[in-house]
Amino acid sequence: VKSARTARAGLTMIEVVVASFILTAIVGMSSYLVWSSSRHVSSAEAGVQLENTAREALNVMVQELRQAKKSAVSQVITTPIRILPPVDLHGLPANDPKLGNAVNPVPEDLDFDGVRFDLIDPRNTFSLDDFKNSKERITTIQYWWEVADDEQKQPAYLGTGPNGRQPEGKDNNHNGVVDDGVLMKMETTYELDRVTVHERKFSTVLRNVKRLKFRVPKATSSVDVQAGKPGYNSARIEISIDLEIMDPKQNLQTVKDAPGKEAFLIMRTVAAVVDFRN
Ligand SMILES: [Ca+2]
Ligand SMILES: [Ca+2]
Repeated sequence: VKSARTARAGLTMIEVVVASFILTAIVGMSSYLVWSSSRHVSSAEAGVQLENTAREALNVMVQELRQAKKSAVSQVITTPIRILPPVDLHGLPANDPKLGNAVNPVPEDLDFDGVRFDLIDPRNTFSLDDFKNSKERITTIQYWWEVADDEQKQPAYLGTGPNGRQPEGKDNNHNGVVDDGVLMKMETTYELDRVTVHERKFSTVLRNVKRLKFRVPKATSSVDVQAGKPGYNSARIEISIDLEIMDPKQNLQTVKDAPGKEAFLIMRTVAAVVDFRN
């Protein structure tokens, strides 16, 4: 009688414990799978987002450079740039060192991190008379790289780089990336005399920029071409932007700026080659 009653009761205490243990294990494993895959996705998404943002900025730069003539493109030595207030940036002439030192013609086969070029201003009416008399308005565009303001060598603004900022191999802002920088842009429009500044604008185009590189390749000689090398006439400019962020999946607050420290980084490079208008 007793054994029949036990059978009707269905589950013993041990069976219940085992069943709930198995259930807990299954739920635990499946939640871990969902959790880890979502972390993986967020890491991949961060990389895609980093690259997309950079590509947008690069595309604008490419479109502008496509309209520029090679003779109107200069390398910019960026170290003397000082565009922080209280300087009257709008009163400064184009050749003031506080806006960078332009080197024209641009040196070939040299890597540089600042560029300046002239474009025809969109305010022009494109009348034939204006064109004949060289009265078209021009816009000067300049791009350069500088260290992020919270990433510079201390004491601040006393270094050797643009705006007194200097990279020094340390992660000063504790975002996991050593000497992260920004891509800066200056746009100057002039009056008809091409000297008086109509408007001058500064903007930060892109963050998380580790390196910005421009290069105008030297023309290949006929000997090179005969040797099977591609025939470049040098009327082109190569642009590449290196980006770096800390992998959000890892969530580490240490970086490789000291022995024994490490960080997991997401790195991307976007690049383009632009043929100048002739
Ligand atoms: Ca940093
Ligand atoms: Ca630094």
